[in-house]
Amino acid sequence: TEIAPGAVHVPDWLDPALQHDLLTACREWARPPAGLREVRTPGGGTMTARQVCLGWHWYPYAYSRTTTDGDGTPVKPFPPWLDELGRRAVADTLGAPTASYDIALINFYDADARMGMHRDSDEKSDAPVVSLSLGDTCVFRFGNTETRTKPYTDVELRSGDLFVFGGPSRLAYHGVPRVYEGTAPGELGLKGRLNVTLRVSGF
Ligand code: MD5
Ligand code: FE
Repeated sequence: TEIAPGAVHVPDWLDPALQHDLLTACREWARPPAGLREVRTPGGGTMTARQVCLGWHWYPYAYSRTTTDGDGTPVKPFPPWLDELGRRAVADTLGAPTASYDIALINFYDADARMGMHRDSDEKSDAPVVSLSLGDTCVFRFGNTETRTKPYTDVELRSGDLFVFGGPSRLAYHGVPRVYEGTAPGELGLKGRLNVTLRVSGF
């Protein structure tokens, strides 16, 4: 379904076997060093979604390719199979991708976690962002490019869903106002929600 120009939602794009494999990989990436961690915002707050970065760091609140971040941890490698998955996602939705996916941001939401309305403008490439959801269902709020407020469209994202943000939607405001506890498919064995975003750094 095209939610807006360049913004395409594909329910159930990841089959159960691929969801399971992606979750296994996330559990591996979540381990220290540079594993799942809390991110502090410029205003001095702490994000309620915890994060893992692949191929870059987002700490202290600025992306960097350097081999260590503010707490001295190494950058985790971005595996080639994630590039292939990202390119397949774009090919299935918007058409032929141009660049290779080289960085990822993985967000873990427990039942109380949220993500406020923001834009993703740290990448230097305008290639589409590929979003893959695992576990609990959430409300994803897709907004506009001008303001953090209305008009916006609320979409439920479930385990296995793909969302691709390209073209004019690449710089739209968006957020996650709500996670529905206990809605993950039982056979997945995940308590909470994971979102894997694949990106082209342009660096
Ligand atoms: C999430 N993550 O569900 C979302 C999915 C993030 C983030 O927002 O920054 O880690 S990615 C949603 C996204 C990316 C790029 C553009 C747009 C949405 N958009 O135009 O709506 O954890
Ligand atoms: Fe974002």
